[in-house]
This record gives sequence, structure tokens and C-alpha cells, in this order.
Amino acid sequence: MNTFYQEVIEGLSRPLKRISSKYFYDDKGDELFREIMDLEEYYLPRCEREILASHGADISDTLSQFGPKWDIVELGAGDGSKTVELLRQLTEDGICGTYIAMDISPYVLKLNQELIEKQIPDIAYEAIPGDYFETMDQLKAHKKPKVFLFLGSNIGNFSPKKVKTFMEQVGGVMRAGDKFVVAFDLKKNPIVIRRAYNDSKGVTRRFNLNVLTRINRELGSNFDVDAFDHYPAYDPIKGVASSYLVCLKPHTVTFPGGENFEFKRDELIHTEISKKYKFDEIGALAADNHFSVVRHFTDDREYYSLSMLHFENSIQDK
Ligand code: AVI
Repeated sequence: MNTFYQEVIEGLSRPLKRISSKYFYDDKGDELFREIMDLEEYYLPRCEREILASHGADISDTLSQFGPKWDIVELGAGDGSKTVELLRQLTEDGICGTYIAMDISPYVLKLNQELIEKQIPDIAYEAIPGDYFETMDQLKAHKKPKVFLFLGSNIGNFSPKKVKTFMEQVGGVMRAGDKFVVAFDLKKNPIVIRRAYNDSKGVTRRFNLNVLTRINRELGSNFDVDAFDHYPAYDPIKGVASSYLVCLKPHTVTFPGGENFEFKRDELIHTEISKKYKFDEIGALAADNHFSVVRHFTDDREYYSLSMLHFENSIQDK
């Protein structure tokens, strides 16, 4: 039994059934997510681009106050289109060491390398393919001062426990003084947030439902996908946007290993959380994990933040 199968069975066996959002991203899920990123209501990528475009020089300046040269490590680097302008700025300012792009997809890393090396021919480039949770230890061999980038507000999709493990893991390969630039989606008018996860074209709905189609195809189950609908919810106090699949008619889903799951009408499957932060929550998260906040770089409306964190100590230095 593979991990995907095991995790789906474990999640569906809970009193409140759940499927991890990490399984959204098959080819169709990737395509739908790209569509989401272009939606008017889904403000996140636009805010991130605005910050990178308007604060690139500021980010570079802030880094240079701490040291003359920085290796840039990007976790989940993607095709490089988000980061290229920032890298250009750091290179022009003479503070960019090696750019180390980490991504699960070797194909995407190839696109990343082509783009970055074409746009910034002088850059020292290194790619580390694989799940960054597994490959991160390779960075211990890099002794130069580093800035880690974790863009895309992906931290929002982690449970509080996973956020802690993630921060510990990144801290585990850092040296005192290293920096961590993390993208956080900020708390704002809840109506704006609810709309972002319940778009008028129904792309997010298809994105959420696609996970069932994927499970049927890859794990051999028989979900009646048409018997589910997308239910997005946002709790403005906790700052948590949650996505559920709601079952519209009772039916039984079977898996090839013989597992059966009864679905009642109106029963929910929890599929995703997307946490929104306040600045003081970012500060507390940093402090809990041996980081301090250097500065929050935000868009004009303060919808989104690239928060630069400073690592206070490290295992190597203890
Ligand atoms: C990838 N991640 C930051 C997105 C988010 O906003 O939480 C995933 C997403 N889910 C629904 N729409 C977009």
C-alpha cells in the first residue's frame, strides 16, 4: 500500500472525514490552480507580485545591512518567474551568491534554470530536485550566509503542528543570522477572503472536487463525484479559510483493498485550511521557533506580507 492510499484511508476513517490538500495537485489540479491564480477574486498572487516589484530594492538594502553576500535558497521554487526580478536586483546590488532552487518537480526545475540563467547570465545556479522536507539536509554543507525564501503563502496550508515541524526543520539547517523570507496572507475584510475561495466562475469548486476524481483514478475507488459539492467557510476570528466537500446523497464508497466508507447526506470531508495572519501572530510564530522579525514587506493595502525573519541560533552554533 502506498502512502497516498494509506493517508486517504486513514483520513476517511476519522469521525470528521478528511483528505489532505497536498493531494490536490495532479496535472488537472495544477492546471486548475493556475486558473485560480488568474482569477480577479484570488488576490494573493497579485499582492505577492506587487511586493516583489515594489520592495525588491528594499529587501536587497535590508539584507545588505546584515552582510555583504547571501546564498538564496528557494523552497518550492517553481518555474522561477516569481523570483527572477528579486534575484536580478540582488545581483545588480552585488549581494547575490548562489541561487539554490529546490522543487519536487525536475521538469519545473529545468524551466526554472532556463529562465533564471537566461535572464541573469552571471548568476551562480544550483538546483536540488525532490521534496524539500527530504532534501533540506543537503544544505548543511553550505556554510555561507543564506536567505531562505518560502513564497506563495504555502505556509497557510499547513496545520499548526506542521508549521512548527517546518520551522524547526528549516531552523535545523540554518546558522545564526540566516534569514527566512516567508509569504503570509494577512487577515483582512472577511468578505474579500471568502470570495477568494468561492469564485464566481466555480474554478475553486472544480479544484476541490478534482481530488475525488484523482482518488478514483489513482487509487481505484468509486466516489460518485457528482454527489459532492464545494463548501468554503471562513472564520474571521481564527483567520482560517476551510474547504470542505459536502455529500449531497447517501452512498457507499469502496476501495480495492476492501475498505468501505458510508457517506450520509450532508456529511463533510475536510480538504484544506488556508490560514490568514496578523503581524503579531507572525511575530509569535517567529519567536516560538528561535526567529525574530526583521521587517514585514507588504502591498499597499496590507493584504499580504513577505516577512523577513532572522534566525537567532542554530544547532551548529550551539
Ligand atoms: C497554494 N495555496 C497557497 C492556495 C491557498 O490560497 O491556500 C491553495 C488554494 N486553495 C484554494 N484556492 C487556492
